[in-house]
Amino acid sequence: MTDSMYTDDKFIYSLHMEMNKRLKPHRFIHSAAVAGTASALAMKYGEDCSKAVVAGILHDCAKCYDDDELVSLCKKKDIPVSGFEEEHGFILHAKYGAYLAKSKYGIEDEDILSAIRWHTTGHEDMTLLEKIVFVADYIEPLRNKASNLKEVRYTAFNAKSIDEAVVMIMHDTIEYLKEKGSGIDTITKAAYEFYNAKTGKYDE
Ligand code: DGI
Ligand code: FE
Ligand code: FE
Repeated sequence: MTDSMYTDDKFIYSLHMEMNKRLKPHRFIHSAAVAGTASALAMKYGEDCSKAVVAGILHDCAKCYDDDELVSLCKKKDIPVSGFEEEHGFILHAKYGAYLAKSKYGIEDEDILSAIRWHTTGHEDMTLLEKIVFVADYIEPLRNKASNLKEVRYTAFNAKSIDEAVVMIMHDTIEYLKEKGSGIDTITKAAYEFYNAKTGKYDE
């Protein structure tokens, strides 16, 4: 299909209905909130708003599977699974979500697919749409648990560069994972180091 499908209200509606069927109510509402927040960030930073909506509504489309299911679904579809992902299957909802977005929901736009693919860990040198979805996922209005949420929200909409919000989220996520004693993927760590070096935000 063409780019114009992303601005077609019937198509956007159908994606919302699909996600409503597929996801638990709180996850569907979160996805719709990410779509709205991502589109607001797209307006601020000059990205395509309709692509932000599509990436936002679909970003957690594989969140309905448990860890083991995600590992076996990825293997079945020949999607590479790292040792870390095998141990932390939930992380694969991003990779498998991108696969579903393409194969099941007909998304061909590589920008949208990669924004879904990288929404959990981030990575070094992300595209603008990847950063927008990454930030929107963390700051959407229904989130309330993360530390420094007020500051991150302010920064996301007031900084000159979205990288300022990206590095804050990566920093706080790594702190949270350390506190919890959860393993940290080398991709998550490398992403933080890249954006910390770029912004000079934290001394370490
Ligand atoms: O799917 P959502 O809950 O909306 O958000 P998400 O896909 O960004 O997942 C957020 C969780 O992922 C959050 O608790 C931090 C976690 N996460 C991100 N990178 C890593 C990680 N967890 C582990 N164990 N290791 C990582 O590298
Ligand atoms: Fe997610
Ligand atoms: Fe999410």
